[in-house]
Amino acid sequence: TTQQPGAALPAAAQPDDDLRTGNSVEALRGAVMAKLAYAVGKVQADASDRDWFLATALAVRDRVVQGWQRSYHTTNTGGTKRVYYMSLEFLIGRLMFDALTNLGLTDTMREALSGLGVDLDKLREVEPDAALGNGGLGRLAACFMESMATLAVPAYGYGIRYENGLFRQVVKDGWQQEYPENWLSFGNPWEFARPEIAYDIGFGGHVETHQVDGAPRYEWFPSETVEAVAYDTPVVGWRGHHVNTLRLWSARAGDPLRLDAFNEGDHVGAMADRVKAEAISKVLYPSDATPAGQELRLRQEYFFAAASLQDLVRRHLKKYPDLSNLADQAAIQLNDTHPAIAVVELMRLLVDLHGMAWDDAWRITQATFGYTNHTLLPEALETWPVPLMERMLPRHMQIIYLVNALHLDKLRAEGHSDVDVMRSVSIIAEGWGQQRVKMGTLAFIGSHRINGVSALHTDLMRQTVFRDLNAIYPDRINNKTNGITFRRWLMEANPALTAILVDVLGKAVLDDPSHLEKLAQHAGDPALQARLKAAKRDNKATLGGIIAARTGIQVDPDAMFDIQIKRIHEYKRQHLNLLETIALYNAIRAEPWRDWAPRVKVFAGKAAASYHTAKLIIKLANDVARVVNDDPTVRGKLKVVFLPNYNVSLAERIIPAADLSEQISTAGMEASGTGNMKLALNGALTIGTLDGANVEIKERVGDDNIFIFGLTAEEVAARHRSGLSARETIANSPRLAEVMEAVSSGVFSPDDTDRYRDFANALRDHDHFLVTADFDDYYAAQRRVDALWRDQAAWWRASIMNTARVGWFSSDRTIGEYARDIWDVPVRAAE
Ligand code: B1H
Repeated sequence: TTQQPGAALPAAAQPDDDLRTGNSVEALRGAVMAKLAYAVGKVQADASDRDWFLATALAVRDRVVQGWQRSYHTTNTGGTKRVYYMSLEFLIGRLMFDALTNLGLTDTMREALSGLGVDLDKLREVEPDAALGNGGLGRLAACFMESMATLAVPAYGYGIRYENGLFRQVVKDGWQQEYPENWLSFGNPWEFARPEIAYDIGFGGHVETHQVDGAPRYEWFPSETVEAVAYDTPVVGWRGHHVNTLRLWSARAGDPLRLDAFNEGDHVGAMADRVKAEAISKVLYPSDATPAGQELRLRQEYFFAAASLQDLVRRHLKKYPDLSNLADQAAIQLNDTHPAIAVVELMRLLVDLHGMAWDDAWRITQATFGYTNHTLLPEALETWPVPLMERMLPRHMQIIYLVNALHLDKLRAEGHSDVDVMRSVSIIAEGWGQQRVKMGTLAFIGSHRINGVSALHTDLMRQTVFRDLNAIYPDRINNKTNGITFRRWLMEANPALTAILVDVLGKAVLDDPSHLEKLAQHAGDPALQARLKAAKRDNKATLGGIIAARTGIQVDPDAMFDIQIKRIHEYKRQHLNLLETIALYNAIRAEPWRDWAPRVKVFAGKAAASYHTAKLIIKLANDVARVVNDDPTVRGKLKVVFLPNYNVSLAERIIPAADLSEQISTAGMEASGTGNMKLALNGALTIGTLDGANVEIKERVGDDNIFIFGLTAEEVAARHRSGLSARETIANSPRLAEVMEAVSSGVFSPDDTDRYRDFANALRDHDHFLVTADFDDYYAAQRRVDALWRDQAAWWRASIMNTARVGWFSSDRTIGEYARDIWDVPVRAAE
């Protein structure tokens, strides 16, 4: 609409219709059209889906920014303590529906766009996933960011703006192939570049000592400097009440070009430093639960820790004269040990740069940091070689030695003398001819609170990795069982289920998941069961379409959808599931006339590119799928699917379509799991071991509504001590023996009969993950699953009990506990 200067505003431009801020259908439509024209630079007739997505996202972003500025103002004037969540991973996924849902604008926007002939649900698929994480740890960080915004905790997420997120998985001839994931190639409408917010980050060089007032002062002269540049993404919480910032650092060469070399004609050489500097934020290390241990990884860790600390120190000093009250104004949470070098960097800033006395600096550092441990797998505990640290971060290595010496001296003064204890609590590990820095010990010593991510995991932390530190500091370790954001994993992913819940329980369930409990009263209600079943069937049909499109496999939405979705890892035991699949296949073929519960087994997940066995397990899944799906005797009874390129967006499609949730890790090895919570919330029944948060899910949903099998963590430990052989176990189980022989001899790999020979022999000879030990019990549990499935009323009763009883696993609850017990910050009351 054109407007005469000075004319009264026409009705269409009244406040609620304001193109920048209005939330009516007309205002949203006008806003999207304006963005398409002036920000994307396209006319409607030429606009692609991607253009429409960008225009829509930018219009939504304006509405997020309003709340962002409000929150910024409140936090700045309030003198409130801020929380800094430091994580090398944020597995965000897509943001458009997250923002729309939390602003309550999804339906309005759908209507606004449909008036333009544009389908919002189609645009949804155009947005690339922000896959700046590997798996559970990174996704937890994303859920926490959303919950901190929801609870109005003034929080910043700090991380790295990787140009390439987690690789894209392609399955070719059944094998995983990795391709780069260039999520930024068409621009990122959610972020704000802040080129003016940039910090120098040093590497290498040497340290000089001089005397100041009779005391030594240390100064680090790095040989290399890289700039960290900020990119901010606003994170909006439920109902748009509060908006926080995710600040990701991108590396930029301090000196982009060596002019001397350039002028001498060495154009490539002139760029070399730049390439090395900018490599820091190029790619996410694709290792889940096992550290990469590469020099570039340590550069990433220090780069983002140092940038984040400079940023928060600068923020503090804008308001206060010095850093003596830092711990009252800032709580820093370390998401595993990946950012733990921050402990040392803060000491350096306080002591070397701000002249603080060592003891005061240490007190402040400890009071500021909290450390979350996410795994006990020995191969996953981060350590760095001392020579590498000395070369890359010489001053930090000195500080680590001093921290360690004072720490050990204090213990000796308190009467500790046992050599084994001293060895275990020392930050420096000796042995294998090389000293290493134990980042977990460093993080523990430098924090006032250390937490695990489920009750069992926290207990095992106390008994194993941190046994001696826990004996010395018994109050430091505490548990914070993980949670998930229900906005993404229920409301956005499963609108059909959400609508039923609102209908039965009232709108309040959207604000407070404890209302879900009332659903239990209706668990036996046939009408409710029928509604839920119809909604699930629709979700399964939608997933069936995706399966057909991506794999060519046809599945029946009336069959049980049996789902295992997670990173591929031996401890998660996808191969246990596959061996059971083969046993079931054999059983069906032997007695095809029996009343089998029809199943579709769905596997999805990525393997670390260098993890040979995990990649072989993917190949096995595809080999088993081919044989089973091509066999007419099991048609209609069993299908096997490996869905490629599992990511957050695919999870949002799979989880609402799941009937059975596979959580079958070797007990004691999965710290928590969070997919288990998402699947139970969406009405899937769990078949699982007593591991991680499965234990707490069982306690809540009740023994009748979950299928538990296998060795307990204690029994696993005893079994490992006993040295019992897997060969004996296999020999005692004819069913397992038959399956092992089939795999080993090439029944599923006729093109290469040796493909699984070593794999099978490794199970026979070592079986560290006790696949064979748990096999029979797992098979029996699966048959209990079949039996319950055949009684649909009983199945749906159990399904309803799952949804009803898992409200506690909301990440709002988890964040409330962190806020109270670790950060000492208030949270916004529930609606
Ligand atoms: C978890 C990791 C992890 N635990 C090292 N540890 C990494 C370790 O790149 N690295 O070096 C990356 C990731 N991730 C997971 O954290 C646990 O296995 C899950 O059980 C848990 O639910 C999740 C969140 O706490």
